[in-house]
Amino acid sequence: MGDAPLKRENEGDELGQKVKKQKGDPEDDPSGNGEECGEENILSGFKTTAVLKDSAREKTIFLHGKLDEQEAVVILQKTPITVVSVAEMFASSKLKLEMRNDIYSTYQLQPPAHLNVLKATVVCPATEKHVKKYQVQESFLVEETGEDYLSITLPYIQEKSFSLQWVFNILEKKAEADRIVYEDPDPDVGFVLLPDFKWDQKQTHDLYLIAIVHQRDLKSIRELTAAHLPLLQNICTKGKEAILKRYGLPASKLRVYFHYQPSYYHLHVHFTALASEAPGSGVERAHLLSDVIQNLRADGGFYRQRSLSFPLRADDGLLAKFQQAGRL
Ligand code: M7G
Repeated sequence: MGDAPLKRENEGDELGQKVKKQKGDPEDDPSGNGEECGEENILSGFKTTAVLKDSAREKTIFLHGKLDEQEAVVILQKTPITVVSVAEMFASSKLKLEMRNDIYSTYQLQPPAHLNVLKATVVCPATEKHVKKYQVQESFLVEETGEDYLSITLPYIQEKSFSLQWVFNILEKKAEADRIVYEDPDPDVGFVLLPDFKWDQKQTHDLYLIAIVHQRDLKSIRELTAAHLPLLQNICTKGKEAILKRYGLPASKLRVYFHYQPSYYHLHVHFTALASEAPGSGVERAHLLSDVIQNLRADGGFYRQRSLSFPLRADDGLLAKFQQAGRL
C-alpha cells in the first residue's frame, strides 16, 4: 500500500489529465480514435507498492503503486490468442524446447512483438475506493429490504460512490465517441451501447459491451418501476439487434444483465458472451434483463419493495453501515 493518503474521488490533477490525453481525449485528438502510436510511455515511471490481486488462470495482475507521485492502479492482462494470428505466430516465433517425453513435448514460444501485446488499464489518480475494488477480500452476503435501501444504502451511495464523470463523457461524446456501436438518442428510452473497457474487441468469445441509459436519475435496478418498461424493452431489443449486426452474435449467445450492487450508480446493462465467465455474472450479483422486465410486468413495485441480496467486501463502508444498523 502507498504511504501517502489516497486522493478523494473527482480530485483531478496534471497526471490525470496526462493519462486522459494519452487515452485519446477527443479535444486533443480530432480523429477521436485514441490511438497512441509513438506516445510517451507513462508507465515507465510506475513504482509498484502492492500486488492487489493476481490470477494465473485469468493471466492478470492488479498493481497498486505510484505514477509521478500520484496513487495509481495498473491492470496488466494477457490478451486471448486469436485464430487469425496463429499461422503467423507459428511462422515467425522463436521456439525453445523445454522438455520432451515420448509423444509429449513443451516449448517456450516467443512470438514477434506485434503478436505479443498486453492490455494495460490505468486508473490515475486512483482513489482509496479504486484500490479496494481490485483487492482480494473476504465477502459477506447482505440481504437488503426496500427500507434498508432508503435508510442505509441510498444515503451511503449518495455520499461515497465513484464519480460518474466517465459515464457523462460517453453520453456527451467527450470520450470514447468513436467506440459507440449503437445509440438511441431518445431522452426517455434511449441509450448508448459501446464496448466495456475490459474487452479488447479482438474476438467475440469474450465479448463485453455496456448499454448506458440517457436518463440521468436512475441509479440501479432498485429504482426501476413499471414506468421504465419501455426503456428496458428498448435496450433489450435494440441492444441485441445492434450486437447481431456488428458482431454476428445472436441473442441466444448473450448474457444480458444488471449488477446489484453496481460500482457506478448510473443505470447500465451488461451484454456479455454466454461463452465467457465475465466477473460479476454469478447469481449473487447479476440480474438478467429479461427477468427484471418480467418481474416489473408482474409487479411494478417489485424492485422498490423486495429484498435483494448481494455480496459486500469486508472493507466496504456499506457493510459497516449494515452492521451498525444491526442488519448483519
Ligand atoms: P458496474 O456493475 O457498475 O461495476 O459496471 P463493475 O466494474 O464492478 O462491474 C460498470 C462497467 O463499466 C464495468 O463492466 C466496467 O468495466 C465498465 N467501465 C468502467 N469504466 C470506468 C469504464 C470506462 O471508462 N469506459 C468503458 N467503456 N467502460 C467502463
